[in-house]
Amino acid sequence: MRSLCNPSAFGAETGGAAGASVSDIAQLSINTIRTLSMDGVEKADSGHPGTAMALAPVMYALWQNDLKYDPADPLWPARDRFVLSVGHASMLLYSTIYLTGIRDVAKDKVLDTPSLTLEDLKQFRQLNSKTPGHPEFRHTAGIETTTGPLGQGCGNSVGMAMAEKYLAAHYNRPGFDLFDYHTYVFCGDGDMMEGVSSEAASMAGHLGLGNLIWLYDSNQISIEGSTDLAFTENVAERFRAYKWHVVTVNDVNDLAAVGKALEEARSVKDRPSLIVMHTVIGFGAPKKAGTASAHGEPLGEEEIAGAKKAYHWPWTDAFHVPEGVLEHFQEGLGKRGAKRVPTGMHCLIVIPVNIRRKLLNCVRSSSVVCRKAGTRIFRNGMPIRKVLPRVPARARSSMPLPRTCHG
Ligand SMILES: Cc1ncc(C[n+]2csc(CCOP(=O)(O)OP(=O)(O)O)c2C)c(N)n1
Ligand SMILES: [Mg+2]
Repeated sequence: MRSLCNPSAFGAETGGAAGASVSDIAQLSINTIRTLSMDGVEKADSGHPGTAMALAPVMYALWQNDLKYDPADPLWPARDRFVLSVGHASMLLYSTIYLTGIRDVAKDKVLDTPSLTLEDLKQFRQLNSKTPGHPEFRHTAGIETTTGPLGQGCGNSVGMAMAEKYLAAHYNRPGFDLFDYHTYVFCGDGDMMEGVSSEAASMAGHLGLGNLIWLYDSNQISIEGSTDLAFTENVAERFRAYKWHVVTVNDVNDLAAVGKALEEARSVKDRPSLIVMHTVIGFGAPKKAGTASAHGEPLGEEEIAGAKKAYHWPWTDAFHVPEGVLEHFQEGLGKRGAKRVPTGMHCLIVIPVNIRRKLLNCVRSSSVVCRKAGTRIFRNGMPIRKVLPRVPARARSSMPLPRTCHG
């Protein structure tokens, strides 16, 4: 049987807690995500270190190698969406936001300052900090939706994937795919236990949302201990019954395997994909790896020291970011993101001139809340079938127009 705490049992004789084929800088980056997450929880004396330690390689593989995302513009409309439905593992996302250099946003404008600094990571879970216990939308740039209540991120992700399908159907032109993004979700056993994720998954399967990929952290541990206590169903079979494509990754430290699973999931266009990942919570911690005590409490000095040793991490100071890691993310995700299509310009091109003029005329005259502006657009003869082409005519005419706007 593989040891749960000894990284060398995972083929990591060289280069720390991961497969030997992983390049030094990739391994260093993964371990930086892990150690920042552990240190953040430890300093706060509260939080969930184990899942961040386990999922760091997947986070790295997805963000650095695959995600269509420009850290310089977290508002780019055609970006891939990343949802951390396991919101308790928030330090995983905060560390990544910091390391990838995502810019801050205020009043729907991208600023020239970072969303999170190292100092913000040190303020994890403190009152009014930018790094609260669970990720909050519009509180920290780079967070796509608030998560924490299990299942919620899964549910929201289906809405995001449906939105992309709508935008693509409405705005894409032959040979000009303005919207073709994916929604990726990290979810766990707790998410799978919640009814909302089942309902949403069923709908996603019914609609054949090939732009939706859930990465299920199947670690067989939950807050109270082994999942054997309360959750023994076959999740993969359930999702197959929902008409999802299912892929399995046996060792998430094998970056090539993670990359291949993601590629396979993206290649399936007519149905959503579930990637079942077998992981070890608290990976590398000498005593706590694979146990529920790595779930929701600080590891403690000894376990942190042991885990850092297992990662071949020579630094003793907390929140250490080795030279080259920030640059590495800029070379990968940063450079790739910078090549994106400037959506704003293309939006102007694809919206027909007469509609654009009407839209602007309706709202230009005075300052109005956007829902009222929308109402004005409708009342002033905006052809509603062009705005909501998929809604049957009768429903369009009877749809209530609430005063709040979620645009
Ligand atoms: C709806 C809901 N119920 C309960 C909780 C409290 N809670 C937070 S994490 C967690 C356990 C989640 O287990 P799992 O997804 O397996 O996470 P892991 O321990 O593997 O990180 C629970 C019950 C919650 N966040 N949301
Ligand atoms: Mg679990």
